[in-house]
Amino acid sequence: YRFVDCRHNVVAADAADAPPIVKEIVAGLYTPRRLPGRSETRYRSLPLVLLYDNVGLDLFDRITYLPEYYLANCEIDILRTHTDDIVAQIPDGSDVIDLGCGSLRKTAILLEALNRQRTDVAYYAIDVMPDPLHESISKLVPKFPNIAFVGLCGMYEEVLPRLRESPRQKTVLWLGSSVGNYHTDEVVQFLEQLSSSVLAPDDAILIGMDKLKDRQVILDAYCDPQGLRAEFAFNILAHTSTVIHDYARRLRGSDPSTDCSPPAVFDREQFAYVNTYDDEIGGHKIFLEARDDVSVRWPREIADWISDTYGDAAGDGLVIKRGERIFIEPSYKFGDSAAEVLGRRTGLVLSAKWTDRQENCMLNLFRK
Ligand code: AVI
Repeated sequence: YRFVDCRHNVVAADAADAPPIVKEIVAGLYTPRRLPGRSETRYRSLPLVLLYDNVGLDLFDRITYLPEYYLANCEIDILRTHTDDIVAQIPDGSDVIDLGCGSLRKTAILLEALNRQRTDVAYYAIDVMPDPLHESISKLVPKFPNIAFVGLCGMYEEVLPRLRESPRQKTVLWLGSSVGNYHTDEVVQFLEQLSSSVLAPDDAILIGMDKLKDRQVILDAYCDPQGLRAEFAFNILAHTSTVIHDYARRLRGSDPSTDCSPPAVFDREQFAYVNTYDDEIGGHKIFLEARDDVSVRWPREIADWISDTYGDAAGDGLVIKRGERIFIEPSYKFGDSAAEVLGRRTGLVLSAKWTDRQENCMLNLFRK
């Protein structure tokens, strides 16, 4: 199979030219912002994408097997029950593009049917980390010879330009209610960009949405007795540290294999996992709460730049006060008319919808 690493590994000359993800980390921590909803409280935050490194992808995959995490099972139920109807929407000679494909457990249901019913389908698996992506694809390649597999590694904005290269009809998959991890305004903006830069008329996008339901069911989905969910959230601290230190090391020009390990930017023991559900906005939220005053330890290579930019005396003076919460992840839930609203706002046409037997989740097919 073909594999393209689309990640932009920017090598900057100095700290002020830091890669966007480093700037986003620092800005999110120094500039608390209001979250959607009525509350005036402002929160520091970390970029959501940092939940997913090799460890985070593995933890998320394990979460999808937990009984309380109904989202995965319900979507699998929809895909199994309506496989033929869904596959009927994907003609021979077309491309299937999977945004955030993960372990491919769910998509494998569609690929199995496509492999039986079609002779020429190209499948583009997109995710952020190369090793898990290789692993997911290589398990399926021998099973589905009628499908041409392509791995595209990178964030959405890094991989989308690649997708313009194929002139074939396209079906984009955005499964798992990943759409819920963004505010509707961001979703609309992303879909408009996808539609204008990648899709041609009649191309499709299949979007998985978790429905509004009893708040306790939702809270339980994000808090398991084994603590896997907490582990998943804490991992963002470790990944953030890695990203910051990789960058500092590049600025120093030092070799990672001989470099002694620097102190982590955060100490995860100093945080507690907190999950809440906000009925007013229909959204679940994950936070990490400081158990004590937490001093954030920036490596000295970027401390000066931070102090210049954020007026922080030594660049290492950021303290997160005891009880303060860092915002990690929103998971919005959707009402029955959400797909129609999304269609109206993006100009995409809602052409089919399916739900699972318990009516917990829905899959909505839009066409350009
Ligand atoms: C990927 N995404 C839809 C998951 C969710 O439910 O928001 C990520 C997740 N967060 C905690 N557990 C799983």
